[in-house]
Amino acid sequence: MNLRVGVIGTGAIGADHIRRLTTVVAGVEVVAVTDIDADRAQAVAGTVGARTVPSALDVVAASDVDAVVVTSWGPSHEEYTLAAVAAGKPVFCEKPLATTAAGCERIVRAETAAGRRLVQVGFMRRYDAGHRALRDTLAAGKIGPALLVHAAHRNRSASVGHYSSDMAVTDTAVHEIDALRWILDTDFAAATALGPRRSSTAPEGLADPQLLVLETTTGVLVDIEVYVNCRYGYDIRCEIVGETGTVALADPAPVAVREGGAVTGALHTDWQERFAAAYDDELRDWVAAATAGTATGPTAWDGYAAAVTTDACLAARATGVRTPIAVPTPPALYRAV
Ligand code: NAI
Ligand code: ISE
Repeated sequence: MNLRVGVIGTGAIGADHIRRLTTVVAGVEVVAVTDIDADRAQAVAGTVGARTVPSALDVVAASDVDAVVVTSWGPSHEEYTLAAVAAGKPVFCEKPLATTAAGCERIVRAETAAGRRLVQVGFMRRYDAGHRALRDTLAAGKIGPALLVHAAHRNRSASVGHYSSDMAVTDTAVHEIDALRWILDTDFAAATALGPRRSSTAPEGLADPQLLVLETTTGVLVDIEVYVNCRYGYDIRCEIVGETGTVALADPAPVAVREGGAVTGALHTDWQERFAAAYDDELRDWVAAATAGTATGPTAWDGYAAAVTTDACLAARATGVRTPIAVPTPPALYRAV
């Protein structure tokens, strides 16, 4: 029998995940959806033959929903993920797991009390071939131990209407924070937040670009540029400098065109295109584990550790001073992962 899924939030990524759960991933069907925008929920439900239900908690409680996908706005993730854990249902929650470390900690506590893994966080970069190759190259010792990381996260324009300077950290840089914590196999120890003047491409009030400088507990220095109104393309860059070599994400274009005295290659336009295969694989992984009543992908602890770091980045930006980060030792439930 197929895993029967309920989806909370049918916006950009909710609709995209519903499409892949319906047409890409095997062994799963979307049976119920909800959105505070009822028309949007109805339109998306209609494309896959699912029913709409009035609220997120109705999705979690529905007797024909075996597992839950949370793709609503970040501030609502904690409540719905906690409800799914309380109902004993596996839950895929888009990042951020919660917008603060305190919110993530409540989810960690609930899952730990349940005594089994139920939560997967949507840190899809862990399924991306480029990010996996960065990690494998470093782990194989090919460039020696890491010293420095230069990363950039550039969007053509901020993705949602309510996008804020804080969200550039909690919604955008959180991807680099999780991916680098995983690639470097270490937690962060301190954050400093810097920024140039606001780009004229950014709306008034949005600090864009921002530069985060993170120190790991192992002495690696990481700089992350977040520029969400760069206009020219969706550009995810990462170079790790090791003691005896470097490794970097390759340019995305499959071919280089030499013509008219220039060499050119296409860039991606958005995250849907850049990470399409990674989203497919993270949901395949989630469906397989959820069918067995558990979760195996990025954990609630990963969501928590990322949020401890984003909290520190926000404090560093607010105060203008270097802010220490202390990620505690994970509970046993997460240690074997
Ligand atoms: P969106 O604004 O396009 O869609 C969010 C939808 O959730 C909207 O339709 C809104 O009406 C609905 N919603 C908000 N609060 C709700 C609530 N309490 N109950 C029911 N529905 C509610 O936003 P988008 O881009 O789809 O982002 C959604 C989440 O997914 C965010 O947390 C974002 O960070 C994450 N995301 C992750 C991506 C990734 O690369 N892993 C890419 C894009 C988004
Ligand atoms: C969005 O929520 C995502 O997660 C995308 O991957 C990221 O590129 C974008 O900046 C976020 O707003």
